[in-house]
Amino acid sequence: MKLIIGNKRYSSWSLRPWLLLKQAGIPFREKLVWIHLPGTVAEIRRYSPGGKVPALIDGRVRVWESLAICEYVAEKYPHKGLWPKDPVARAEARSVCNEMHAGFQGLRSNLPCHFINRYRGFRVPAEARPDIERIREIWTGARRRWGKGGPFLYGGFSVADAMYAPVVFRYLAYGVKLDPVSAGYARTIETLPAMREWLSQAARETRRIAAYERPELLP
Ligand SMILES: N[C@@H](CCC(=O)N[C@@H](CS)C(=O)NCC(=O)O)C(=O)O
Repeated sequence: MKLIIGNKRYSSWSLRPWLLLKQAGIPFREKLVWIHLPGTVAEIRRYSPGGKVPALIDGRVRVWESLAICEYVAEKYPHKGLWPKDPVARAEARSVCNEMHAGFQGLRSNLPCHFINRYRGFRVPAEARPDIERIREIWTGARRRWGKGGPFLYGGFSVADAMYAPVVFRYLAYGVKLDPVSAGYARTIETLPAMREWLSQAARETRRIAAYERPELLP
């Protein structure tokens, strides 16, 4: 399988299937396409009709859209248990994944994803606060009801953790204060060996996209 991704410094959508594949120990090759350049869409469209990353190529199969890729991987490797076993937990996990995929615009537009920078003095704008509150409810609720069997939202690592992983780095970048349960969960994600691998590769990237950088907030 080949996963087409964008810049590791910024591309939250790319991280999701990448992390899922890594956590599941599924071998794959990756092809990085630099996003936000004049030729980016044409280059991505060589692999994915949607013109956006991520995309997955598996022989004759092409899958695009992060959540569809995660679903494809979970279906192809059922023994990896990438969705919770319990049907009630699984239904909830699917719902919160769709909430992430389709929503949280206030958070996404006001706190652009940055995997490396750690800002100081950022005030969370009002439009982002309901999203942050809803994510707190999702994380603490899942951990309380389903998290007994492991450190992740539904116990063992699932598609839900892959979908919410980039939120952890938005919070770290912008210094969003978290309740103890959410902070513990964020730490679990941040310290995953696969996450460390992504972060060290992101730190070595030299390309910068001005729209995603906030130099005035750097210490
Ligand atoms: N809904 C899509 C969103 C994908 C997306 O927006 N990808 C961005 C990068 S994070 C992209 O490909 N941008 C192309 C560009 O900026 O040139 C998904 O879930 O995969």
